[in-house]
Amino acid sequence: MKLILAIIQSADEADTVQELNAHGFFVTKLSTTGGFLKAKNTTLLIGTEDEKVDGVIETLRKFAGHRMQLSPVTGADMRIFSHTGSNMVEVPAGGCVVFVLDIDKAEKF
Ligand code: 2BA
Repeated sequence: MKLILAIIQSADEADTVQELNAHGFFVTKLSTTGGFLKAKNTTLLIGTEDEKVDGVIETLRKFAGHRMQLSPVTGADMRIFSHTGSNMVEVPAGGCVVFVLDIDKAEKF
């Protein structure tokens, strides 16, 4: 048995948890804050069997990992990006820090 601790961007929480639940994983969400930047983030606790850990990490990578995503350009930024002919621009998103812990015993009462 393992406990996966995953610190993700709060914006990625809904899709990530929905996907994990859809695949039968139990998830606890904690509202957390980064100690360095003091920005809100979300920590997921996922208890699962050893052989399922890689699947969880793949889901975390897909739904919460670093990636580029399209975002609408607004306000003053529109002047900068007007030459592209699009009101959408690619911006960095996501980011996930994962710890996998050995669990000696897990019970539910
Ligand atoms: P990341 O390394 O991607 O970490 C993102 C968040 O994940 C962190 O938020 C923290 O909440 C958690 N985290 C990361 N590594 C951890 C660990 N070993 N133990 C416990 N929690 C951990 P922040 O602390 O606000 O950090 C935001 C970003 O600032 C970090 O991104 C990293 O790029 C940078 N950073 C953090 N601490 C730093 C330090 N002491 N010196 C230089 N850069 C730092």
